Amino acid sequence: MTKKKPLVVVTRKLPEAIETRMMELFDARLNIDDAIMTKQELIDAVKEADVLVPTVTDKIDAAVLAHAGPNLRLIANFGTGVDHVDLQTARSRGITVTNTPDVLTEDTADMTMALILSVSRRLAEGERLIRKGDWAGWGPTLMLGHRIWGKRLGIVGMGRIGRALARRAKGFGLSVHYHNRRRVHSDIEEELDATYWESLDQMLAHVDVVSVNCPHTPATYHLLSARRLKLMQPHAILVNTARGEIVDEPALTRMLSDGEIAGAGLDVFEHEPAVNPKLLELQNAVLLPHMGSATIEGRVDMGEKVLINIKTFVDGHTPPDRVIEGLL
Ligand code: 8YV
Repeated sequence: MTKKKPLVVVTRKLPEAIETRMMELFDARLNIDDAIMTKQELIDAVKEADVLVPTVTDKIDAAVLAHAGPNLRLIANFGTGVDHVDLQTARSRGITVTNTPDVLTEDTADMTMALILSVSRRLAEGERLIRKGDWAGWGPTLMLGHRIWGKRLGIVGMGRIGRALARRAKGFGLSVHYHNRRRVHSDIEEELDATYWESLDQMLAHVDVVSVNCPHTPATYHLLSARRLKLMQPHAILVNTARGEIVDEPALTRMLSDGEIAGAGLDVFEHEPAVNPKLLELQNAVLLPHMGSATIEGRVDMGEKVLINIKTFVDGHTPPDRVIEGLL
């Protein structure tokens, strides 16, 4: 007799190779149309599924988890950040949660560096100028930005992505400063020539570029509050490739508009996919649609991680990327 395969509900369209493997290994329910599931559809999914594979666009909150059926034992998130999953409720309902760390580190660090360059050197503005047909030719004072070589970068959150960014930044001649809950090992500080600031407030006041690279948790919600943003120097810029909720977006928008902060590069927003309409009007903001980890290679690697996490879990082992273990 063949063993019944676990029912795995995948909430979004994934790379084809991953979907095929998902079908081979499990009783997989795919979302070929890629329509974002409604709350009711998520509720129906958790009622039935053995495993749910959500993404950042699915809010798996207590209200959804309240309907979880007895079979649901694993939420294998496609993505590293798990702030859209109510971890406490999942744990108390005996549901283990896994994620996909490491494989999107380098891509996200690349995108962060790209935003730093883009804002400092006005790449998006220059592109718009040409496309609008407004370029009248080279001029000695045309499109002047700021040199990044020799400037100071303050990294908020020195985890995997923060460190990958620091390595790149060093190559671009930026000096690395960081704030983290815990100071990193001295070997890493040495490798990165990194200066640790125990006080985030003090670091913000002393750097030219601020990059947000910490996870969104209740403790980091609006970590860059209006008060803290005001500590930044008026010539400084801010980039965020982590989560919109970490920055007070209305305050940032006001300050960008009033020239209290020179520029911002944002890949994430507080209420995605909604973007503050005032931000859209600002020339000194480079705005991207949450594409920090959007490479084909990265997405396939993320999918592989999801497959491995599910397979090890259903085979009775500890999945490699366990964020929390369900208590029963
Ligand atoms: C992912 C991300 O694309 O992994 C994360 O935490 O922010 C993104 O880069 C997205 O979360 C996929 O769910």
